[in-house]
Amino acid sequence: MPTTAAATAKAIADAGIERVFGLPGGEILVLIDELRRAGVDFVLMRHEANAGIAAAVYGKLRGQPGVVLTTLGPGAANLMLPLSSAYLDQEPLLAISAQIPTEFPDSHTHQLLPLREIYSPLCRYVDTITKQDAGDVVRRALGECMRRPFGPAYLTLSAREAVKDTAASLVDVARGFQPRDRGPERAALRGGVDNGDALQRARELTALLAKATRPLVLIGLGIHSSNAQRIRRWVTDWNLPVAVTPKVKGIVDETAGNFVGVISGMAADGLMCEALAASDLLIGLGLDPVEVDKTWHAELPIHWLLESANVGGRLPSGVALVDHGRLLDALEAERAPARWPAPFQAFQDKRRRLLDDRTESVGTMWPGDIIRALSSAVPSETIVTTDVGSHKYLFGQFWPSRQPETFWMSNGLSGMAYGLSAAVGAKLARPDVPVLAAVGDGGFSMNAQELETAERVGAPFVTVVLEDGSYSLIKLAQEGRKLERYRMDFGPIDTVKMAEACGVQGLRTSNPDEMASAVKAAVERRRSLVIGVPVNYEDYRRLF
Ligand SMILES: Cc1ncc(C[n+]2csc(CCOP(=O)(O)OP(=O)(O)O)c2C)c(N)n1
Repeated sequence: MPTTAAATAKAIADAGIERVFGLPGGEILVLIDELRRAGVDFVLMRHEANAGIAAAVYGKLRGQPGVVLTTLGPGAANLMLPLSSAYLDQEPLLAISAQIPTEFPDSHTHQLLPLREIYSPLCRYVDTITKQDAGDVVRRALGECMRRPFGPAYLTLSAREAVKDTAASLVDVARGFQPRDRGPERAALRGGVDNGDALQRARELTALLAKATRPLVLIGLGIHSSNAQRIRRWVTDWNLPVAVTPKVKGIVDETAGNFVGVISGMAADGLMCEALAASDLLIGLGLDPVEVDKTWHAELPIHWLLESANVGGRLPSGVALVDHGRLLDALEAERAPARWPAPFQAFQDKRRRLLDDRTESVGTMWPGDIIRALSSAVPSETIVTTDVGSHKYLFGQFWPSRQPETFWMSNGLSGMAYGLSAAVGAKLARPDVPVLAAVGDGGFSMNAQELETAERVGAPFVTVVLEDGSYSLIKLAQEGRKLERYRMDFGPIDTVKMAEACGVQGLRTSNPDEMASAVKAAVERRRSLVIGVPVNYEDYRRLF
């Protein structure tokens, strides 16, 4: 008879999950050991929140749930950020933590938190693993994470329950369950979509497009990356103007002539909002307003094409789901009903010129030069992660993404301390692809210690820290509201020394050519590198 911990580990291993991220406590030692025996690596990190973020990105890139494991009480409490992130950013994440055994006396309150109650509103499945049902509960939780929109599930396992014998044999526990992302078609079918409808919906859209002079396709978090080629063929063959939200950057080639820009609160958002208002047909292909910090999605008419509900199970009123794959196939069989000769050219030109509108700040690097130097130094398959702040607005709008799943930021939750942890998960999921993390000096100081994790687990990547000695995005907001300048600046922490303290080479430069050649060399040698780049926060004003 396997123990409950052994059955839990086996269910995770049988699901094809090769790594679990976390930070230990005595109460999960047995489960960590059973995971080891089952061939599942435990990626030891330095904060549970970072472990959860890394796990979710690792999982989503592998088309399966990420798994994060923590102790009870404080370790479990630190899961609020990654579970919130998985909920709002549609990332499949299973969190498992220890809990006080139910058989403990009522008087035992040490480290006792109402964890199930705390995480129930965020998670689509919350349960307790027991010796009776360990395998089934784990399988169910993993499956729920992969139901679209992807999201989190949460399980507890007490240290006492972990060592109890289950009723099942390990053979019974293993059912060959693979909670893999099988693509949108099946997801749509599971949601009860009438797929015969796709042809009809394609005809309706074609008729609308026939009358439109300034159509704009808005692609959002609800599309599936497996439809990238179909989407590219459609917008290219029909020469349709297209904009994306940051979470799906790279789904279309952002260097192509029909790319209008990135919508949803990045740099140049005023310009993007003007472009949206100038359109006479907005097509919301998988558009999830969870990424939008303004309300245009409710004020402008949008022709919604969704194949699953948006975050929180929400749907714009009256919208019926449609399978994107079938819809795009049906559109491909049609001819473009009209021609749209670059109706957004003026906006595109203005957007491009913003990066050239440089200031002559001394000793700092113009943000446009950071983008140009880095994008010239890394290949197009490079995965870029950002943290949250002014630098996210910069990279979100101007990083020229060319391939799907190559850009990762927290934009539903917009939580700081995402970028570096996401880079750890991304590099472990795609070891052959270069990874570049762009973070602010505020966010960097929240989790720079994970650089040591990255070195230890063999996940080298390049980190660029944009140094302005402040929480610059909030400082700009303070100034914008004409409030007194107050408490937005912090003292310097030496980025280079911080990197070196974690065993990583560091460099500080305000010269774009020096930065580009250092990044190129690090990528070629597959080495980690941290570059501190001084920036003038006032430069961002010209871009936002
Ligand atoms: C966890 C968390 N805390 C606070 C915020 C609010 N916030 C958004 S951006 C920002 C400033 C970030 O500063 P930094 O990392 O230095 O980046 P910069 O804006 O300077 O590029 C803050 C405090 C947040 N989004 N997430």
